[in-house]
Amino acid sequence: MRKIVFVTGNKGKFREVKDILATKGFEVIQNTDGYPELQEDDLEPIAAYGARWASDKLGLPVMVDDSGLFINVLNGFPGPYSAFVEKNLGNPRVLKIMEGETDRSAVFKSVIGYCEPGAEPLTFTGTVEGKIAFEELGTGGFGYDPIFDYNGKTFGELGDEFKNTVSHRRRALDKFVEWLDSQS
Ligand code: ITT
Repeated sequence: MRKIVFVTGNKGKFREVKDILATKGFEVIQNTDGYPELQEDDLEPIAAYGARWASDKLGLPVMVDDSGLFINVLNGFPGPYSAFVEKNLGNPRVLKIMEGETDRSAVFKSVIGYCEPGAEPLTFTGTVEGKIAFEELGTGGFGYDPIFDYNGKTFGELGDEFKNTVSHRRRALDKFVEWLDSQS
């Protein structure tokens, strides 16, 4: 098994990344030291900066995952502020903001940042399209999963095993592993 250090404090992300990368022959080790998160409109510079910062601090190759939910009718909100909104408002308040909206389309995005000490950081982006549900449904996944409707069922209802075959995180990790494989 190849080993990789994943800097994250988010248990849901760690569980998914561990499960997805296990199928590709990687053992994922969680590091919870954290990293400074830039205020940017896009997730790529946040992930790149975090990966470089953590890699230089730990003296190891590391990966990070900066992710978020982008709701089209809200001009991409909460986007890069997804963690703040989840913590301070939560799914019920997001549903309240969406009351009366007919365009419920949304995109989940995950950006994997990877960096080796002293090197330039790389980013790998994955997205999945869905709709904001009218109520919270299901107990699977984490965060916004109970309100993210993918073809008629929420990620909360569909559960980790299915989610991990189509998710934004899976798509970003596929690109990351393809790159890692091309290096060896
Ligand atoms: P780390 O930075 O420590 O990794 P975080 O929770 O602060 O953890 P982010 O800054 O990337 O992570 O914020 C992303 C937010 O979006 C956070 O509230 C997540 O719970 C949520 N989120 C990310 N991916 C998700 C997914 O697959 N399903 C549901 N919610 C998700």
